[in-house]
Amino acid sequence: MIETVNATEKNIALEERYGAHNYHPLPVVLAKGEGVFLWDVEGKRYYDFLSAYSAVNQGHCHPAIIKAFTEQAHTLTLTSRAFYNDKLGETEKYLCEYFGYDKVLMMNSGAEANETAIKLARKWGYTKKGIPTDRAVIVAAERNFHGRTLGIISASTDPDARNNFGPFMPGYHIVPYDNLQALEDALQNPNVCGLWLEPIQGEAGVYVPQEGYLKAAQELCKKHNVILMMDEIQTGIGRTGKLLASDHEGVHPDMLILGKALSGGTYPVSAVLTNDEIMLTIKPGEHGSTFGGNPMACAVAVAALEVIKNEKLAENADRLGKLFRERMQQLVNKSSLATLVRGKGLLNAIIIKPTKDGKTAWDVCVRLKENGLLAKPTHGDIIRFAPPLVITEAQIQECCDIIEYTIQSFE
Ligand code: IF1
Repeated sequence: MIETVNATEKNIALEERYGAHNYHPLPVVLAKGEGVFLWDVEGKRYYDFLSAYSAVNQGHCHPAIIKAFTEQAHTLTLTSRAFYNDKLGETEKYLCEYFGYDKVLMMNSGAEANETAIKLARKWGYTKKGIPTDRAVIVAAERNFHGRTLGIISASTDPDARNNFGPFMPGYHIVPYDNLQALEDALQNPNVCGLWLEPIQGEAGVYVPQEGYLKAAQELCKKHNVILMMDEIQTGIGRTGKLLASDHEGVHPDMLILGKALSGGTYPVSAVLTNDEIMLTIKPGEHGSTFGGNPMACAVAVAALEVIKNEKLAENADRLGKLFRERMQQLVNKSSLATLVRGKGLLNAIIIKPTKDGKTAWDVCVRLKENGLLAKPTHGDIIRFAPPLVITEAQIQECCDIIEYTIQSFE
């Protein structure tokens, strides 16, 4: 009898056979997305509680962004920066005014934006701060996540991100996150050009630092003439209930690093925004990228940010995030499995203690999937919950019900 496999098994088998095994996805094969919903190849509908790691803040296939995408796709997609085009200048103006900076350098992936930030900080360190050649140091935090390139993982403290990828790039000083004394000590070094932080550590498990940490970090940077480089690739663009997570403390970073939802999940778009003094240290021919700032990226970036503003998605994230954490705290209070909830806006996480029979956060996510909600564990015991910011109150209540009865089914 010929074994008939369904579409899910067929697609998984194809990836197993022909694709790199650099991920361990949840066993679901998605085929359609709209707003907060995803459908798999069997036609089953799910609530998306990952939002492609916060790249789909505006909801899947947002009509206004798709409209901008398709119109530009029929017009002009790429010129390279060897020539000017009619989209980049107006988009650079839009981005600088939207976030309050002198200039922007557009790239593609978040990692490329962080690599650009490192180069800008170093270039400024040598040409403006007077750091001796090749002695520049960037201070980064333990448990950081800024991307997967060698320049970035050279600052990582995660063995999985580093093992057998050496040798690494020198010029980093790693300090404990959320520890101001460690920062004060590290920034004494006159060769430090930048302090590189996530305002909330996403991959590490949604670590929200103590109130005032970011503000104090900014003060220390001013005191020691160091660039505050803020990676808002995952926390920015409305995700934590403000336009930027830095806004919760009124911190305006010297350098802002964006990606992911900058395109609403339709196209790789990233950017570094900073002041003239820092940005103009890079001269023509000293940095670039084939696709950086291309007309497609420009069209979707403006549309994606218009959606955040016009639909008040940061405000929605703030209000519904509070509701979500209240509901989850009630669950934690009576659960032996869910031990803690933390987060800001609609970037939240629950810590799951393995059950007596060894069930882990992964098993909870598999059962959440069966119950129609997609989320992914990180670092074994943490489940991140990050739906698109277009979610409604009724939908978040329904999803809290799903999370509640799923976790209680393991008790
Ligand atoms: C993977 C993590 C999240 C990021 C921050 C830069 C980047 C990311 C704060 C790089 C990217 C993604 C990468 C993806 C999974 C996901 C992730 F688990 F890896 F760490 F979200 F937490 N700064 N995060 O979160 O941006 O180059 O990917 O565009 O690599 O597995 P990118």
